[in-house]
Parts: sequence; C-alpha cells; structure tokens
Amino acid sequence: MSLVTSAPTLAFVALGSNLGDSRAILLKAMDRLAQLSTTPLLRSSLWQSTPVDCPPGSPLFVNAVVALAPGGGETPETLLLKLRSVESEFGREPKKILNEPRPLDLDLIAWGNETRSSPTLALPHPRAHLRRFVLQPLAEIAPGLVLPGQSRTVDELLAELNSDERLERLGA
Ligand code: PH2
Ligand code: MG
Ligand code: MG
Repeated sequence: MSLVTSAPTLAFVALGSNLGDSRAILLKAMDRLAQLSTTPLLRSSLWQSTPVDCPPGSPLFVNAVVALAPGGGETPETLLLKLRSVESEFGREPKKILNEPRPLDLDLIAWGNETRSSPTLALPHPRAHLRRFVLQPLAEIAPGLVLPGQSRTVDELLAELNSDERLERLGA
C-alpha cells in the first residue's frame, strides 16, 4: 500500500471584464470555470482596475484570478479551447480593435510548470508578472507561487512592481 500523494497540477486563469455588469459576469464565470475543475476552485476577490494598453476612454475593469485542477484528459490546449467557448457564452465577439471593451476575457496564465510559445498559446502568460491586475488577485490565492521563468514569488513580484495601475478590492 502506498500513501504517497501529490498535489494536483493547477491551472491559473485570469478573468477580466469591462463591458456590461462586470461583477455579475465574473462571479457567474467563476461558477462556470468550477465545472472544469476536479477540486473546488480557488477564487480571488474581485478587483476594480484601471485599463492598461486599452483604447482611450475605456471603462474600468473588474479582474480576478482562479486556480482550477484540470481533469485527467485535459491539456493546456484543450483547456484554452474551453476558455474561448466560455468567453463566447458570455457574449464575447471577435475583436475589431485591440483591447476593446469586452464582457469576458479568460487568460490562461500558467499551467503547473508547463511552458508554451506557439502563436495561439504562450505559457506562462508573457505579461502576467508585469501586471498588477493579475498579480494582486493571484497573490490572494498563490502568494508563494513562482511562475516558470521567474525567480521571485508572486508576493515578491507584487512588492517590487513599478506600475501606475490602480486597483481597488471590491466587497462581496
Ligand atoms: N486586459 C487587457 C488589457 N488591459 N487592463 C486591465 N485593467 N484589466 C484587464 O483585464 C486588461 C487590461 C487585455 O486582455
Ligand atoms: Mg487579457
Ligand atoms: Mg484574452
């Protein structure tokens, strides 16, 4: 008999919305993502954030991060397809303008220690470690996580971050 167990690989997904009832959309989307996880979802708070690299006059965002435990047959590529389809369920349309307002954006930030650099999937997300709207919620659920390619934990990255993004935690 073996009692050796190992923690499941976690996939981290960043959620963002700046079109429609963003708070309600993110809460519903988290429930939807829970269906893709074999263990209860780890959920950050909802954070209101100022737009980064968006068209002038873009609305404020609501952002969050969740961690899910993918099922046995899942790969980063199959999960990505499911995330795209959840975005569509919430009314996301093909983009016409870079970073235009959207009801739901689901970005795969990391999947365990996997790395990818294909045109459709980069892992870990190449800008995750630079963005407060990702790091701040991520720090609530995985402060000690070291993203592949980084030497510092999420908490350390956040403490050292030089960015003028403003974030405000939204109450439940
Ligand atoms: N997403 C982007 C670009 N800029 N800014 C904030 N505050 N939050 C986001 O989710 C976000 C962004 C591209 O997807
Ligand atoms: Mg995004
Ligand atoms: Mg996206």
